Amino acid sequence: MYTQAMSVGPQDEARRLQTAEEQARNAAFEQRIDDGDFIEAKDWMPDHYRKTLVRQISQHAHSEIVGMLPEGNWITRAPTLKRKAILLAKVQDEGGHGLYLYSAAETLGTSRDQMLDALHTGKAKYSSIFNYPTLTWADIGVIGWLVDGAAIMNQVPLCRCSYGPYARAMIRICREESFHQRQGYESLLTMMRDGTDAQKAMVQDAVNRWWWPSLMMFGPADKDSPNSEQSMRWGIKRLSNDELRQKFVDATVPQAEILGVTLPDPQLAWNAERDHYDFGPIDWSEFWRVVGGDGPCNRERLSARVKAWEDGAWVRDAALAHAQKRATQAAAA
Ligand code: FAQ
Repeated sequence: MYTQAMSVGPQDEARRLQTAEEQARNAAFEQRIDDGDFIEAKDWMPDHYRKTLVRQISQHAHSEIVGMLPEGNWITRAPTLKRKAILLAKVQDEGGHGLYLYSAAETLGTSRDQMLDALHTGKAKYSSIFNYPTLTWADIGVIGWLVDGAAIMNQVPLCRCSYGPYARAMIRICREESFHQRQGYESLLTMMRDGTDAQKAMVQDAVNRWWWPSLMMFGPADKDSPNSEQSMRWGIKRLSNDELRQKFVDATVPQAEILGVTLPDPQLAWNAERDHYDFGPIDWSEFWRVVGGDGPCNRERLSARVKAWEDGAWVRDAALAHAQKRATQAAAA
Protein backbone atom coordinates (compact mmCIF):
# COMPACT_ATOMS: atom_id res chain seq x y z
CA MET A 1 0.00 0.00 0.00
CA TYR A 2 2.72 2.43 1.03
CA THR A 3 4.89 1.64 -2.01
CA GLN A 4 1.96 2.31 -4.32
CA ALA A 5 1.54 5.70 -2.75
CA MET A 6 5.20 6.63 -3.28
CA SER A 7 6.22 8.45 -6.43
CA VAL A 8 8.53 6.17 -8.43
CA GLY A 9 11.46 7.27 -10.56
CA PRO A 10 12.36 5.66 -13.92
CA GLN A 11 14.79 3.22 -12.23
CA ASP A 12 12.22 2.04 -9.71
CA GLU A 13 9.71 1.69 -12.50
CA ALA A 14 12.18 -0.46 -14.50
CA ARG A 15 12.84 -2.67 -11.49
CA ARG A 16 9.11 -3.09 -10.88
CA LEU A 17 8.57 -4.02 -14.52
CA GLN A 18 11.49 -6.42 -14.42
CA THR A 19 10.07 -8.02 -11.32
CA ALA A 20 6.70 -8.42 -12.98
CA GLU A 21 8.44 -9.91 -16.01
CA GLU A 22 10.40 -12.26 -13.76
CA GLN A 23 7.25 -13.27 -11.97
CA ALA A 24 5.61 -14.11 -15.28
CA ARG A 25 8.65 -16.15 -16.36
CA ASN A 26 8.67 -17.94 -13.05
CA ALA A 27 4.96 -18.73 -13.32
CA ALA A 28 5.46 -20.04 -16.88
CA PHE A 29 8.37 -22.19 -15.62
CA GLU A 30 6.30 -23.63 -12.76
CA GLN A 31 3.49 -24.36 -15.21
CA ARG A 32 5.86 -26.31 -17.45
CA ILE A 33 7.03 -28.30 -14.43
CA ASP A 34 3.41 -29.03 -13.46
CA ASP A 35 2.66 -30.11 -17.05
CA GLY A 36 5.58 -32.56 -16.89
CA ASP A 37 7.55 -30.79 -19.67
CA PHE A 38 11.30 -31.20 -19.88
CA ILE A 39 13.32 -28.05 -19.20
CA GLU A 40 16.17 -27.69 -21.70
CA ALA A 41 19.56 -25.96 -21.40
CA LYS A 42 18.56 -22.79 -23.27
CA ASP A 43 15.22 -22.38 -21.47
CA TRP A 44 14.82 -19.80 -18.75
CA MET A 45 15.01 -21.33 -15.27
CA PRO A 46 15.15 -19.91 -11.72
CA ASP A 47 18.62 -19.53 -10.31
CA HIS A 48 17.90 -21.91 -7.44
CA TYR A 49 16.75 -24.65 -9.88
CA ARG A 50 20.00 -24.22 -11.84
CA LYS A 51 22.14 -24.33 -8.69
CA THR A 52 20.33 -27.39 -7.34
CA LEU A 53 20.94 -29.23 -10.59
CA VAL A 54 24.62 -28.26 -10.76
CA ARG A 55 25.03 -29.44 -7.17
CA GLN A 56 23.29 -32.77 -7.67
CA ILE A 57 24.61 -33.60 -11.16
CA SER A 58 28.21 -32.63 -10.37
CA GLN A 59 28.14 -34.62 -7.11
CA HIS A 60 26.72 -37.53 -9.04
CA ALA A 61 29.55 -37.20 -11.61
CA HIS A 62 32.15 -37.06 -8.84
CA SER A 63 30.61 -40.20 -7.30
CA GLU A 64 31.05 -42.08 -10.56
CA ILE A 65 34.72 -41.24 -10.97
CA VAL A 66 35.60 -41.66 -7.29
CA GLY A 67 33.53 -44.87 -7.47
CA MET A 68 36.04 -46.26 -9.98
CA LEU A 69 38.72 -46.38 -7.27
CA PRO A 70 37.53 -49.10 -4.86
CA GLU A 71 36.89 -51.54 -7.73
CA GLY A 72 39.86 -50.45 -9.87
CA ASN A 73 41.93 -51.66 -6.96
CA TRP A 74 40.92 -55.27 -7.83
CA ILE A 75 41.41 -55.31 -11.62
CA THR A 76 44.90 -56.80 -11.35
CA ARG A 77 43.72 -59.32 -8.74
CA ALA A 78 40.54 -60.64 -10.38
CA PRO A 79 40.52 -64.46 -10.05
CA THR A 80 39.95 -65.32 -13.74
CA LEU A 81 40.31 -63.70 -17.15
CA LYS A 82 36.51 -63.57 -17.49
CA ARG A 83 36.07 -61.75 -14.17
CA LYS A 84 38.90 -59.40 -15.04
CA ALA A 85 37.32 -58.49 -18.41
CA ILE A 86 33.93 -57.89 -16.75
CA LEU A 87 35.44 -55.72 -14.01
CA LEU A 88 37.50 -53.74 -16.51
CA ALA A 89 34.38 -53.03 -18.59
CA LYS A 90 32.41 -52.03 -15.48
CA VAL A 91 35.04 -49.60 -14.22
CA GLN A 92 35.32 -48.06 -17.70
CA ASP A 93 31.52 -47.66 -17.73
CA GLU A 94 31.70 -45.71 -14.45
CA GLY A 95 34.26 -43.37 -16.03
CA GLY A 96 31.88 -42.93 -18.99
CA HIS A 97 28.99 -42.13 -16.63
CA GLY A 98 31.11 -39.45 -15.01
CA LEU A 99 31.76 -37.91 -18.43
CA TYR A 100 28.07 -37.87 -19.49
CA LEU A 101 27.19 -36.30 -16.16
CA TYR A 102 29.90 -33.61 -16.28
CA SER A 103 28.64 -32.79 -19.80
CA ALA A 104 25.05 -32.57 -18.55
CA ALA A 105 26.16 -30.23 -15.72
CA GLU A 106 28.19 -28.11 -18.18
CA THR A 107 24.97 -27.32 -20.10
CA LEU A 108 23.96 -25.33 -17.00
CA GLY A 109 26.90 -22.95 -17.41
CA THR A 110 29.46 -24.41 -15.00
CA SER A 111 32.80 -25.51 -16.40
CA ARG A 112 34.32 -28.91 -15.80
CA ASP A 113 37.37 -27.20 -14.28
CA GLN A 114 35.16 -25.46 -11.72
CA MET A 115 33.43 -28.72 -10.80
CA LEU A 116 36.70 -30.63 -10.46
CA ASP A 117 38.21 -27.84 -8.43
CA ALA A 118 35.26 -28.13 -6.02
CA LEU A 119 35.91 -31.87 -5.73
CA HIS A 120 39.66 -31.53 -5.24
CA THR A 121 39.35 -28.83 -2.61
CA GLY A 122 36.76 -30.83 -0.68
CA LYS A 123 33.92 -28.32 -1.32
CA ALA A 124 31.81 -30.76 -3.34
CA LYS A 125 30.49 -34.01 -1.98
CA TYR A 126 30.51 -37.46 -3.56
CA SER A 127 28.66 -40.57 -2.44
CA SER A 128 29.55 -41.71 1.09
CA ILE A 129 29.70 -45.33 -0.07
CA PHE A 130 33.01 -44.94 -1.90
CA ASN A 131 34.84 -44.13 1.31
CA TYR A 132 34.77 -47.76 2.42
CA PRO A 133 37.61 -50.18 1.60
CA THR A 134 37.41 -53.22 -0.70
CA LEU A 135 39.12 -55.84 1.44
CA THR A 136 38.45 -59.08 -0.48
CA TRP A 137 37.31 -60.25 -3.91
CA ALA A 138 33.80 -60.79 -2.50
CA ASP A 139 33.57 -57.01 -1.98
CA ILE A 140 33.54 -56.61 -5.76
CA GLY A 141 30.50 -58.87 -6.13
CA VAL A 142 28.78 -57.14 -3.22
CA ILE A 143 29.43 -53.68 -4.70
CA GLY A 144 27.74 -54.85 -7.92
CA TRP A 145 24.81 -56.38 -6.09
CA LEU A 146 24.18 -53.82 -3.33
CA VAL A 147 25.88 -50.58 -4.40
CA ASP A 148 24.85 -50.74 -8.05
CA GLY A 149 21.49 -52.11 -6.93
CA ALA A 150 20.98 -49.05 -4.70
CA ALA A 151 22.27 -46.78 -7.46
CA ILE A 152 19.71 -48.16 -9.95
CA MET A 153 16.87 -47.81 -7.46
CA ASN A 154 17.81 -44.15 -6.99
CA GLN A 155 18.58 -43.47 -10.65
CA VAL A 156 15.66 -45.01 -12.56
CA PRO A 157 13.33 -42.21 -11.32
CA LEU A 158 16.00 -39.69 -12.45
CA CYS A 159 15.30 -40.77 -16.07
CA ARG A 160 12.09 -38.73 -15.57
CA CYS A 161 13.90 -35.77 -14.00
CA SER A 162 12.53 -32.43 -15.24
CA TYR A 163 15.90 -31.33 -16.64
CA GLY A 164 16.20 -32.91 -20.11
CA PRO A 165 20.00 -33.35 -20.43
CA TYR A 166 20.20 -35.07 -17.00
CA ALA A 167 17.19 -37.29 -17.71
CA ARG A 168 18.61 -38.41 -21.07
CA ALA A 169 22.05 -39.15 -19.59
CA MET A 170 20.36 -41.27 -16.93
CA ILE A 171 18.64 -43.55 -19.46
CA ARG A 172 21.94 -44.89 -20.78
CA ILE A 173 23.52 -44.93 -17.33
CA CYS A 174 20.69 -47.05 -15.92
CA ARG A 175 21.01 -49.62 -18.72
CA GLU A 176 24.68 -50.03 -17.87
CA GLU A 177 24.07 -50.07 -14.11
CA SER A 178 21.65 -52.91 -14.63
CA PHE A 179 24.45 -55.00 -16.18
CA HIS A 180 26.67 -54.01 -13.25
CA GLN A 181 24.15 -55.20 -10.71
CA ARG A 182 23.63 -58.52 -12.49
CA GLN A 183 27.31 -59.28 -12.88
CA GLY A 184 27.81 -58.68 -9.14
CA TYR A 185 24.92 -60.90 -8.19
CA GLU A 186 26.06 -63.66 -10.57
CA SER A 187 29.58 -63.53 -9.16
CA LEU A 188 28.22 -63.93 -5.61
CA LEU A 189 25.84 -66.70 -6.66
CA THR A 190 28.78 -68.62 -8.15
CA MET A 191 30.71 -68.32 -4.89
CA MET A 192 27.71 -69.24 -2.73
CA ARG A 193 26.69 -72.24 -4.87
CA ASP A 194 30.03 -73.68 -5.97
CA GLY A 195 32.51 -72.09 -3.57
CA THR A 196 34.41 -73.48 -0.61
CA ASP A 197 33.30 -72.75 2.96
CA ALA A 198 35.98 -70.08 3.15
CA GLN A 199 34.62 -68.38 0.01
CA LYS A 200 31.07 -68.46 1.37
CA ALA A 201 32.29 -66.92 4.62
CA MET A 202 34.09 -64.25 2.62
CA VAL A 203 30.82 -63.33 0.86
CA GLN A 204 28.94 -63.15 4.17
CA ASP A 205 31.66 -60.95 5.65
CA ALA A 206 31.45 -58.57 2.68
CA VAL A 207 27.65 -58.39 2.98
CA ASN A 208 28.01 -57.59 6.70
CA ARG A 209 30.31 -54.66 5.91
CA TRP A 210 28.43 -53.19 2.91
CA TRP A 211 24.76 -53.53 3.94
CA TRP A 212 24.41 -50.49 6.21
CA PRO A 213 26.57 -48.15 4.08
CA SER A 214 24.40 -49.17 1.08
CA LEU A 215 21.26 -48.06 2.93
CA MET A 216 23.00 -44.76 3.74
CA MET A 217 23.57 -44.09 0.03
CA PHE A 218 19.96 -42.89 -0.29
CA GLY A 219 20.76 -39.90 1.89
CA PRO A 220 19.41 -38.71 5.24
CA ALA A 221 15.90 -39.54 6.44
CA ASP A 222 13.27 -37.34 4.76
CA LYS A 223 12.79 -35.31 7.92
CA ASP A 224 16.51 -34.42 7.88
CA SER A 225 16.85 -33.86 4.13
CA PRO A 226 16.97 -30.10 3.49
CA ASN A 227 16.88 -30.34 -0.31
CA SER A 228 14.18 -32.96 -0.87
CA GLU A 229 11.03 -30.90 -0.65
CA GLN A 230 12.06 -28.32 -3.25
CA SER A 231 13.74 -30.91 -5.50
CA MET A 232 10.59 -33.02 -5.49
CA ARG A 233 8.39 -30.02 -6.24
CA TRP A 234 10.58 -29.25 -9.25
CA GLY A 235 10.53 -32.86 -10.43
CA ILE A 236 14.30 -33.23 -10.01
CA LYS A 237 13.74 -36.01 -7.48
CA ARG A 238 10.62 -38.10 -8.08
CA LEU A 239 10.76 -40.23 -4.94
CA SER A 240 12.02 -39.31 -1.49
CA ASN A 241 15.16 -40.71 0.15
CA ASP A 242 13.11 -42.88 2.54
CA GLU A 243 10.78 -44.16 -0.19
CA LEU A 244 13.74 -45.27 -2.30
CA ARG A 245 15.49 -46.86 0.68
CA GLN A 246 12.36 -48.87 1.49
CA LYS A 247 11.99 -50.00 -2.14
CA PHE A 248 15.62 -51.13 -2.09
CA VAL A 249 15.19 -53.15 1.12
CA ASP A 250 12.00 -54.76 -0.23
CA ALA A 251 13.72 -55.76 -3.47
CA THR A 252 16.95 -56.95 -1.87
CA VAL A 253 15.76 -59.20 0.97
CA PRO A 254 14.39 -61.94 -1.37
CA GLN A 255 17.63 -61.76 -3.40
CA ALA A 256 19.62 -62.34 -0.20
CA GLU A 257 17.47 -65.40 0.54
CA ILE A 258 18.23 -66.88 -2.90
CA LEU A 259 21.93 -66.19 -2.39
CA GLY A 260 21.87 -67.79 1.05
CA VAL A 261 23.38 -64.84 2.91
CA THR A 262 22.09 -63.18 6.07
CA LEU A 263 21.56 -59.43 6.06
CA PRO A 264 23.14 -58.04 9.27
CA ASP A 265 19.98 -56.60 10.81
CA PRO A 266 18.16 -58.53 13.56
CA GLN A 267 15.15 -56.21 13.18
CA LEU A 268 14.65 -57.01 9.50
CA ALA A 269 11.19 -58.59 9.23
CA TRP A 270 8.23 -58.65 6.86
CA ASN A 271 5.43 -56.37 8.03
CA ALA A 272 2.17 -57.60 6.47
CA GLU A 273 0.29 -54.53 7.63
CA ARG A 274 2.65 -52.13 5.87
CA ASP A 275 3.28 -54.56 3.01
CA HIS A 276 6.99 -53.77 3.41
CA TYR A 277 10.02 -55.05 5.31
CA ASP A 278 10.75 -53.29 8.59
CA PHE A 279 14.41 -52.64 9.24
CA GLY A 280 16.54 -51.45 12.13
CA PRO A 281 17.81 -47.92 12.80
CA ILE A 282 20.59 -46.51 10.61
CA ASP A 283 23.65 -45.10 12.37
CA TRP A 284 23.37 -41.54 11.07
CA SER A 285 26.38 -40.42 13.10
CA GLU A 286 28.52 -42.74 10.96
CA PHE A 287 26.89 -41.36 7.79
CA TRP A 288 27.60 -37.72 8.67
CA ARG A 289 31.13 -38.55 9.78
CA VAL A 290 31.84 -40.15 6.40
CA VAL A 291 30.11 -37.34 4.47
CA GLY A 292 32.12 -34.85 6.52
CA GLY A 293 35.43 -36.35 5.34
CA ASP A 294 36.26 -38.73 8.19
CA GLY A 295 35.37 -42.14 6.73
CA PRO A 296 37.83 -45.05 6.44
CA CYS A 297 39.13 -44.00 2.98
CA ASN A 298 38.14 -40.33 2.40
CA ARG A 299 41.70 -39.02 2.41
CA GLU A 300 42.98 -41.83 0.20
CA ARG A 301 40.17 -41.34 -2.36
CA LEU A 302 40.61 -37.59 -2.60
CA SER A 303 44.38 -37.76 -2.86
CA ALA A 304 44.07 -40.39 -5.65
CA ARG A 305 41.80 -38.01 -7.61
CA VAL A 306 44.10 -35.01 -7.03
CA LYS A 307 47.11 -37.06 -8.13
CA ALA A 308 45.31 -38.20 -11.30
CA TRP A 309 44.47 -34.54 -12.06
CA GLU A 310 48.07 -33.40 -11.50
CA ASP A 311 49.54 -36.33 -13.47
CA GLY A 312 47.22 -35.46 -16.38
CA ALA A 313 48.35 -31.80 -16.55
CA TRP A 314 50.65 -32.46 -19.52
CA VAL A 315 47.75 -33.96 -21.53
CA ARG A 316 45.59 -30.88 -20.94
CA ASP A 317 48.54 -28.57 -21.80
CA ALA A 318 49.26 -30.52 -24.99
CA ALA A 319 45.59 -30.50 -26.06
CA LEU A 320 45.37 -26.72 -25.47
CA ALA A 321 48.61 -26.06 -27.38
CA HIS A 322 47.35 -28.19 -30.28
CA ALA A 323 44.00 -26.38 -30.37
CA GLN A 324 45.79 -23.00 -30.33
CA LYS A 325 48.07 -24.09 -33.18
CA ARG A 326 45.06 -25.22 -35.24
CA ALA A 327 43.25 -21.94 -34.54
CA THR A 328 46.30 -19.88 -35.58
CA GLN A 329 46.69 -21.92 -38.78
CA ALA A 330 42.97 -21.52 -39.58
CA ALA A 331 43.15 -17.74 -38.99
CA ALA A 332 46.22 -17.43 -41.27
CA ALA A 333 44.68 -19.52 -44.11
N1 FAQ B 1 26.80 -39.33 0.28
O1 FAQ B 1 18.96 -32.97 1.24
P1 FAQ B 1 19.61 -34.24 0.87
C1 FAQ B 1 26.82 -44.89 -8.06
C2 FAQ B 1 24.32 -34.97 1.12
S1 FAQ B 1 26.45 -43.24 -8.11
C3 FAQ B 1 27.29 -38.08 0.40
O2 FAQ B 1 18.78 -35.47 0.97
P2 FAQ B 1 19.69 -34.42 -2.03
C4 FAQ B 1 27.27 -45.57 -9.30
C5 FAQ B 1 23.62 -34.14 0.04
O3 FAQ B 1 24.45 -33.97 -1.09
C6 FAQ B 1 26.03 -42.82 -6.45
N2 FAQ B 1 26.50 -37.00 0.60
O4 FAQ B 1 20.29 -34.10 -0.59
C7 FAQ B 1 28.38 -46.47 -9.00
C8 FAQ B 1 23.32 -32.86 0.80
O5 FAQ B 1 24.48 -32.06 0.90
P3 FAQ B 1 24.63 -30.65 0.07
C9 FAQ B 1 25.67 -41.41 -6.36
C10 FAQ B 1 25.17 -37.23 0.66
O6 FAQ B 1 20.67 -33.98 -3.03
C11 FAQ B 1 28.16 -47.72 -8.47
C12 FAQ B 1 23.05 -33.36 2.22
O7 FAQ B 1 23.65 -34.65 2.32
N3 FAQ B 1 24.33 -41.22 -6.84
O8 FAQ B 1 26.70 -45.40 -7.02
C13 FAQ B 1 24.61 -38.50 0.54
O9 FAQ B 1 18.29 -33.92 -2.14
C14 FAQ B 1 29.23 -48.57 -8.20
C15 FAQ B 1 21.57 -33.43 2.53
O10 FAQ B 1 20.93 -34.48 1.76
C16 FAQ B 1 23.84 -39.99 -7.05
O11 FAQ B 1 24.52 -39.00 -6.87
C17 FAQ B 1 25.47 -39.58 0.33
N4 FAQ B 1 25.04 -40.86 0.21
O12 FAQ B 1 19.60 -36.03 -2.04
C18 FAQ B 1 29.68 -46.07 -9.28
C19 FAQ B 1 22.43 -39.93 -7.57
N5 FAQ B 1 23.27 -38.38 0.64
O13 FAQ B 1 24.79 -31.03 -1.38
C20 FAQ B 1 30.75 -46.92 -9.03
C21 FAQ B 1 21.92 -38.53 -7.74
C22 FAQ B 1 23.01 -37.08 0.84
O14 FAQ B 1 23.36 -29.88 0.30
C23 FAQ B 1 30.51 -48.18 -8.49
N6 FAQ B 1 21.77 -37.85 -6.48
N7 FAQ B 1 24.16 -36.39 0.87
O15 FAQ B 1 25.87 -30.03 0.63
C24 FAQ B 1 20.66 -37.93 -5.69
O16 FAQ B 1 19.72 -38.64 -5.99
C25 FAQ B 1 20.61 -37.05 -4.46
O17 FAQ B 1 21.59 -36.04 -4.59
C26 FAQ B 1 20.82 -37.83 -3.13
C27 FAQ B 1 20.79 -36.80 -1.98
C28 FAQ B 1 19.66 -38.80 -2.93
C29 FAQ B 1 22.14 -38.57 -3.11
